[in-house]
Amino acid sequence: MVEDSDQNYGRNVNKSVLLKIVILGDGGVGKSCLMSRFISNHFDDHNFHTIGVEFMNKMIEVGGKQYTLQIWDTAGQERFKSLRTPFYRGTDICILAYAIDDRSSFNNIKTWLNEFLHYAGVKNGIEKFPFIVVGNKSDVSSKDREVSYEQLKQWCEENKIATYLETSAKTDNNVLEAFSLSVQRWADLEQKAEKELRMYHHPDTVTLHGSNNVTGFRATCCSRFTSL
Ligand SMILES: Nc1nc2c(ncn2[C@@H]2O[C@H](COP(=O)(O)OP(=O)(O)OP(=O)(O)O)[C@@H](O)[C@H]2O)c(=O)[nH]1
Ligand SMILES: [Mg+2]
Repeated sequence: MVEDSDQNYGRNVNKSVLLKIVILGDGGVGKSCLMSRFISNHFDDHNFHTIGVEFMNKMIEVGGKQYTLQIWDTAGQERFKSLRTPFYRGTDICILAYAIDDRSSFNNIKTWLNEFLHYAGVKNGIEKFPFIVVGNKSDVSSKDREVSYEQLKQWCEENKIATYLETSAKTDNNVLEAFSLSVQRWADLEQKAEKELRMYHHPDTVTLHGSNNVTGFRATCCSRFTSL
C-alpha cells in the first residue's frame, strides 16, 4: 500500500510503503521484547505472556526507500491460537522466532510455519514469501545454548527460507538488522514478481503455429501475496 504525502505537480515525491509484519514463535522466546526493542529501544526483563495480538507502527528506511512497518506481536502460547490466527491474512512479512537456549522452540518453527501458511492462505510456495527465521537470546552463555547457528542455517536451507539471523532483544544485537533484512527480502521478491508479471503481461497478438491461432492473448496477473 502506498501512502500519499507530498504532492508535486500530481506526482508523489515521498512515498511510504505500508508493510504488515507478524512475529510468531513459542511463548517466551522474546517476540514482545524484539518488538519493543525495535519500536522504542527498550528492554523489559518481565515475564508477562501476550494475550491475543498487539500491533505497533514504525517507519524505517531500507535501500533508500521509506517503509511504515505495522508489526503484529502474537501470543505464542497454544491456548491463544484462536485469538491470533485470524490476524495472519494480509501479512506481507512473517518473522519466525525461537530462542537459542530453547531447543523445543526451534523444533516448533516448522509448526509455526505451517500454521502461518494455512491461516494466511499462502499458496505460491515458501520461497516466494518473505519469511525470516530469528534465533533470539544470542546473549546467553555458550553453556546455555541449545541451537547452533549452523543448525539454523541448515534448517533454513532445507526449508527454502533465504533469510535468517540470530538476535538479542536484551543487548540490542541484530534487532534493527532483522527488520531491515526482512524488508529487503520483501523488496527483492516484489521486484522479482514484477519482472515476472511484465514478462507475461503482453497485450500483443500471439500467433501459434499449427492449426490454432490465438489472437489478443493477455495473461492474467495474480498477486504473490495473500490479501484481506
Ligand atoms: N537473555 C535474554 N532474554 C530475553 C531476550 N528477549 C526476551 N528475553 C526474556 O524472555 C522472556 C520472555 O520474553 P517475551 O518477549 O515476553 O516473550 P514472548 O515471545 O513475547 O512470549 P509470549 O508473549 O508468551 O508469546 C522475558 O523474561 C524476557 O526478559 C533476549 O534477547 N535475551
Ligand atoms: Mg509476548
